[in-house]
Amino acid sequence: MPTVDAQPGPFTFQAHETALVVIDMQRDFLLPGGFGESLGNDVAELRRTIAPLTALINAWRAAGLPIIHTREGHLPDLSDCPPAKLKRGPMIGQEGTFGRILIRGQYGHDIIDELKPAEGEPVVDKPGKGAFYATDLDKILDNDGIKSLVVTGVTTEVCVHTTVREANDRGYECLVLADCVGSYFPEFQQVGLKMIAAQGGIFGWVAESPALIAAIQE
Ligand code: TIU
Repeated sequence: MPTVDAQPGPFTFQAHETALVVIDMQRDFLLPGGFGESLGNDVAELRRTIAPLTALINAWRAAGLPIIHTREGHLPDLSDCPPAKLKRGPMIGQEGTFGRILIRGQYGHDIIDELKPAEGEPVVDKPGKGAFYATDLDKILDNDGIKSLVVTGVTTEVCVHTTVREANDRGYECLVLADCVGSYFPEFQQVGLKMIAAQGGIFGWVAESPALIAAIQE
């Protein structure tokens, strides 16, 4: 079985039972001039994930392993957006540089060109931060016999963390790739990764993508 050098210890997995999950690599979060940047964030902190993720996705596809993409966003009438979320995110649904912010079907809501999903790869639209809440993700994984997840994307302490916690509670073993997850806040990136592997891997494992790519190519 492939094994990756990771924190807090080696991560061993069955390749055909492992899905790569790419969280919310959307234009609204990553493009200069977009929503994320308009909130005062430095998108470079997220954009450094694009090159390693591209290499990982290419290797994962070449190995014939499953990839699932997610997008955070809402219906045009915002009927799936809790008023409490809207209250603290009043820009949701407003017109931004790339269309209505975090609204399904808008240019900014979609995944960046560099990481465009391939034909047949599921794209899970989620109204919340976690990829399991109010989505079909658990069913998709169960139908595919998936037991482990490689979790990547943005942002480390928000949608990645929430998804890893949801997955861990559902019994999936999660490997988070430090170079393929990004936060607008360097200190959250650092501590967010530490929290996953702490206490003997309380939520999962943390490794670097080259080690995983080498493991699936062996
Ligand atoms: N995808 C995701 O993490 N959504 C967020 O709102 N992240 C923030 O860091 N704000």
